[in-house]
Amino acid sequence: MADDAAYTPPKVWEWNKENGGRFANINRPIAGPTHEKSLPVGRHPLQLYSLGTPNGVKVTVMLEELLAAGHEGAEYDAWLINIGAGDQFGSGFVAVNPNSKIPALMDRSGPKPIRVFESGAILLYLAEKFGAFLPTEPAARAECLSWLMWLMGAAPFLGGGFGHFYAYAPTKMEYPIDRYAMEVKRQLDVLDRRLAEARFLAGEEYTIADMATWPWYGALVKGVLYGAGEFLSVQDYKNVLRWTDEIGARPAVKRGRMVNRTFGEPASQLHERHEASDFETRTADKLAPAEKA
Ligand SMILES: N[C@@H](CCC(=O)N[C@@H](CS)C(=O)NCC(=O)O)C(=O)O
Repeated sequence: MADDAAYTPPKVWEWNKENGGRFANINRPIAGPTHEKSLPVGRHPLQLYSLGTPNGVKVTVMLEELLAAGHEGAEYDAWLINIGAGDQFGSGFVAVNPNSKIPALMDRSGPKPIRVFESGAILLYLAEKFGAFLPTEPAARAECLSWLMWLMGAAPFLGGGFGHFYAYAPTKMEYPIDRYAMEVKRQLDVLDRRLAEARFLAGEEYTIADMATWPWYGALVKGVLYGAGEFLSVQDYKNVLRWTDEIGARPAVKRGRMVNRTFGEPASQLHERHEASDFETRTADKLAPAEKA
């Protein structure tokens, strides 16, 4: 803990562009676009601009679930936003999401396009638009929205807190790793206790609360997030593991997690999704070299 204990903050913080860390090249203390770039528009009613990170997967799982449930109006084009290259700071993307983060959605099905940003807001928007995966009975609906908001508040402690300091910070520092490991284990215990009493987060029904939570905490208990499975003793969270496996077995979830994915097995990566048949014909293992993102 010597390094961070020795740091005395200056009177006024200044932007040190050379401060290192995995995302130093895209982190900025100011909002707004850095360059002019319009977004592509495909032929479907819904245009998604995203990347296959946990926040992106929430939405592609929802869209695939809607299509699997027969909602044809949920047909979508999923365009790849390369956040490492700064695509989120292009003028077209910032017009859809002033917060410059994936995922962002344009609904072009009506007379005027509607923009939606923040993954939780996108899930809720789609659930209301199609009347699906959001219970209508007041108690179950309240439970679903409570867990959805819980996830939106909790996940930044997992990603921006624990994941950042455990996996991405340029040096390993005991204080933040300890603080966020404690919080993430507490969150896992919150989920484990809930899933001991209910099949899904909102009760017996699979909802947008599960779709939001699975890409983060499901990946964590499977040991695939930040390589932190052993460190956090994830095998202890038996109910979260049972729920993770049940959701992971759903065909729509298997498809949703492939969309805009740029890592892992080439056969698991569908960089852009424009047609349902793309899952069979356009995964990274099948694309010609020139077509790969
Ligand atoms: N609260 C936002 C978080 C979105 C978010 O953090 N997206 C990350 C990728 S997972 C991103 O776009 N980062 C780019 C950047 O920070 O410049 C949501 O849930 O939509």
